[in-house]
Parts: sequence; C-alpha cells; structure tokens
Amino acid sequence: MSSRSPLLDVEGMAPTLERVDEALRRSVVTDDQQLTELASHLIVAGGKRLRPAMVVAAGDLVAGKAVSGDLVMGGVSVELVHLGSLYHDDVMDEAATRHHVDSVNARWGNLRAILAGDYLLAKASEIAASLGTEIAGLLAATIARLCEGQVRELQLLFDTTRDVDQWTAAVAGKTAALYATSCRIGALVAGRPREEVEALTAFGTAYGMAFQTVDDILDVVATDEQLGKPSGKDLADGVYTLPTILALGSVEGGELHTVLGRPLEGPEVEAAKLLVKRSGAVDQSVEVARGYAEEAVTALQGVPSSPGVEGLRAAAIGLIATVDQG
Ligand code: GRG
Repeated sequence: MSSRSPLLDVEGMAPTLERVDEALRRSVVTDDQQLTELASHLIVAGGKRLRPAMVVAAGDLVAGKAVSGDLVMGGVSVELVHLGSLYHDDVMDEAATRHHVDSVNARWGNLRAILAGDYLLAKASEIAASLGTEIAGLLAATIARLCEGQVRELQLLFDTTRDVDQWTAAVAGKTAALYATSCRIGALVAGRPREEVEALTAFGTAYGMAFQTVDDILDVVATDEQLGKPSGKDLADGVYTLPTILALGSVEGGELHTVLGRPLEGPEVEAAKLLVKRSGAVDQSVEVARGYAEEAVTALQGVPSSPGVEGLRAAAIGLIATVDQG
C-alpha cells in the first residue's frame, strides 16, 4: 500500500498517515461548534500531508519497531503549524480559495481566520509539549522562523531590486524551516543517534529549499487548474521569487522592469509570465532546484537505509521531475 502523499511515496506508510489524519481531526474538536468547524476547514479540504509524511519517513522502521503514537503526534504537530500558517497566509494574501475550496477568510472573514489559525498553532504547541521539552522548544523556534521568513518577504514586496540572497533567506524561514523540523522531530522521536538527527535535519532544509523553488517555478509555468489557485499570483502580488529575480537580471529583463513594481491584473499577469519564461530564468531556476535536491540526497549519506529513508531520497529526486522539461 502506498502513502497518500504523491511527493513522498513509501510502501506501507498509508495506514500511518490515516492515523495522522484521524488524530489531526480529533485535535481540533472543541466544545464550541463554530471553532471546531473553522479549525477543521482545511484539514477536511485535504492537502498533501507531506510534512507528517516526512516525520514518519525520517523516524520509521528504526530497528523494525512499529510506528509509535508519538511519531503520529509529531506528524500532527507539524501539520497543525503548516495549516495555521496557511490560515494566516490566506488572510495576508486575501486569498479566495485554498485546495479548491473557499479559504477560511473568504468564508468567515479575517478575524475568525486569524483566531482559528492561532488556535491551530496553540494545539500544535500543546502536542509538541507532550513529546518533550526538546520538541516543544524546536516547534516554537520553527514558528518564529516561519514568521521571520514571511516578514523578510513582506519587506520586499514590489521591490524589483530583490536579489537571490534575499529570496534565499526568506525561503529558508518561511518554508525550509518546517521541513527541517519535520525530519528532525521524526528522527528525535525514533531515538536516532545525533549524527543521523543532524543529517535528516539537513535533508529537510535542502528539500524545503528545493520544494519552494519548484513552487515558485510552478506559479509561472502551471495553469490555474493545476495549482488550484490563480497562477501568476506571486507576480501579481509583488512577490518576486527566484524565476522573476533571475529574469529581471537577464539581458531581457528591461521590459519586465517596466511592467513590475506595482500590482498586476489579468492580461498584465500573463504578459509578465511570458517575459519571465522567455528570459530563460525558468530553466535556470530548475537548475537551482536540482542543486538543492542533490544537496538533500547528499545529506542522507551515512543514514542507514530503510524504506522511509529511501522514500525521502526518492522524494528529493522526484520533486525535480515536476518541473523538468528536458
Ligand atoms: C503563524 C506559523 C505562522 C506563520 C505566520 C503566514 C506566515 C507567517 C508564513 C507563511 C508560511 C507559508 C505559507 C509558506 C509557504 C509554504 C508552502 C510552500 C506551502 C504550500 O505547501 P504544500 O504545497 O501545501 O505542501 P499542502 O496544503 O498541500 O500541504
């Protein structure tokens, strides 16, 4: 049986991810029916559950042990942080949809979306605390890293001088930190030796960088249907990600400079996407993603092979296939 996470497919992991899903749903049941509905909204809507899958893969089958309840709850804690960040992100972006359903802010308004996001983060913290002081501290620090990354991004909205280092620093916080923590929690809960904990954390960081690079590329090259949200949204909203930064710096960047620097709508977004694609920046970004994926694979050297570890290795390699044209 395969896992339901298409980007991390480990033989035999599906029942564990079902346990994660059940525990996720249970974790947000409250006496208040509306809060339960708000907090459950994106859990029910779906999602790839990639971060819990990383927890399980990084921790699984150590010394042939069955997957522990603690590993499942580790997966729940990182997914709750991810979901909480999506609730807040959708408020900031005024997003109308997420996972092909109304966003929480679109259906219930910003105030409730922020509170429900806070509630998810509080539940994540409570669960992390039940797994021990190290994991509680780690999760708290990771939430801070997400906020730092997001602030770095917001500081440079519509800034056509944003450079690759500034993009890298933002992505390390807003995306890679939670992947690193997912792998680290899996490794810690499974009681792996420290060198393996560090190696799996390094894997998560590099994987997260590759993941966001691919996400940024898809915003330029994928369709609305493929994304489940409007494509080109980063360009429209002034979030100049790696493909755009590289396109702006290319010989063909002049025209793009005249288009960007302000909010875009409809045909302007399509025109900007075309300019980025024509510049060759997409191929260059795919190479950057490939570099991070290779770094992730290299980090796993020295971690004993297991189905989970092989799943992680395959996930890093497979990620690039989603954007590789040749
Ligand atoms: C309160 C924790 C917290 C954060 C506040 C809003 C914010 C600061 C940070 C934004 C973090 C963010 C949304 C980063 C983008 C990460 C990302 C690539 C999300 C998409 O991940 P997928 O594709 O989503 O794995 P699903 O939902 O399919 O699991």
